[in-house]
Amino acid sequence: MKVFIIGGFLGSGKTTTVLKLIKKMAADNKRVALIVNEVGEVGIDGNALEVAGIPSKEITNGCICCSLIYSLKVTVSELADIYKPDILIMEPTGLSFPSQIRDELLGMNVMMSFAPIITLVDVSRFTAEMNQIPKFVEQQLREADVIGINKTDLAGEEKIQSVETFLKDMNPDAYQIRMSAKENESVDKLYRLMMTEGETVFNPIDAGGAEAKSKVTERTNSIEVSNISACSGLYHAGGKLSVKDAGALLEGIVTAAGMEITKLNPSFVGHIKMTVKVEDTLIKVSQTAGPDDRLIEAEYIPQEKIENGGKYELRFLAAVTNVKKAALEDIVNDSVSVFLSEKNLAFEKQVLESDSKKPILL
Ligand SMILES: Nc1nc2c(ncn2[C@@H]2O[C@H](COP(=O)(O)OP(=O)(O)O)[C@@H](O)[C@H]2O)c(=O)[nH]1
Ligand SMILES: [Mg+2]
Repeated sequence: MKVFIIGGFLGSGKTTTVLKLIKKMAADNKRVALIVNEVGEVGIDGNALEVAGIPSKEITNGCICCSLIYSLKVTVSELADIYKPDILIMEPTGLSFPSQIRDELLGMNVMMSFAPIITLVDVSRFTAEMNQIPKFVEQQLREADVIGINKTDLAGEEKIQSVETFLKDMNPDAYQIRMSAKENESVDKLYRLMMTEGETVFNPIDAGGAEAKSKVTERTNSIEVSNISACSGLYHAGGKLSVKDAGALLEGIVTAAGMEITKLNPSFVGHIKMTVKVEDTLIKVSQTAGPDDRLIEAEYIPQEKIENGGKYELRFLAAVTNVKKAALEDIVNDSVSVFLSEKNLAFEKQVLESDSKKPILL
């Protein structure tokens, strides 16, 4: 079993890349399994990834490189035993340090090898991230084998080169690859790079083998280092909603929440995401935030048709820098209520057991 770990900060393009990689692997007749980790109690990206129709497990409410390492090990063992995949892909949260995950897995009694660890960077927002959370970004990138300089379609040549030079200085050993996760050619290039063994630019590590060496310089709780608050939630709504209306609704909520968060921290970086499934479409609206432009994007992902019967599940995750968790929760709850009431949708927030017992973070 070969393990692919696709790391990178919130909104850097991990899920987009994973979806494309899975399609490539399926076309290559590989048996693939997937583990998605979300920082909130409510999973979001697992839903988007269901479309690929491969066995996937979602580990929520924390980070698999810190508090959830035990859950991760159990999940890896189960998937390896039951499904025996050729490839296991992991998408950790944007707040994790992927090398710490590899370190922990190396000690397990499961035969596996590792593709080089890839850490994605949103090149258009890198400077903003460095300004807000320099220590976190540095630790995440210092341990990468391959740095995917992503979203090159959103930045000019000069900007891309300056980020490349900066990162070369920070992590001279990492192999850098320019990409745009939305384009197939980029993901093809990445896939070839990760499947190639014996490349001189990096050394895939054999689990438990003599050459297994740690890149982790300092074991830390990544969430504490990140200075990010996160909150997630699940709303049950009832009424009449078309795919188009649902897209507009989610965009409204995400935009409003982003504007309120800006009032508390004008320079925040992070991610606000919402999903809802209507008929045969999963609608995912993300706001990937940088201080200069807050890009909001709606994706319409085809899925197996379900009979909603006028009942919908809206999921959200907000994770941003330097805003108190309680304030963030209020903002998201208020934005959701205002927009759902406006549309005359009855709704109820599901109280998750973990809400009362363990706070997600910070
Ligand atoms: N323009 C552009 N947008 C991208 C690219 N990769 C991802 N995105 C968008 O960035 C947002 C966050 O992507 P996602 O894959 O969910 O990031 P994750 O949080 O790292 O899993 C989504 O709106 C994506 O469509 C890219 O290469 N170019
Ligand atoms: Mg994701």
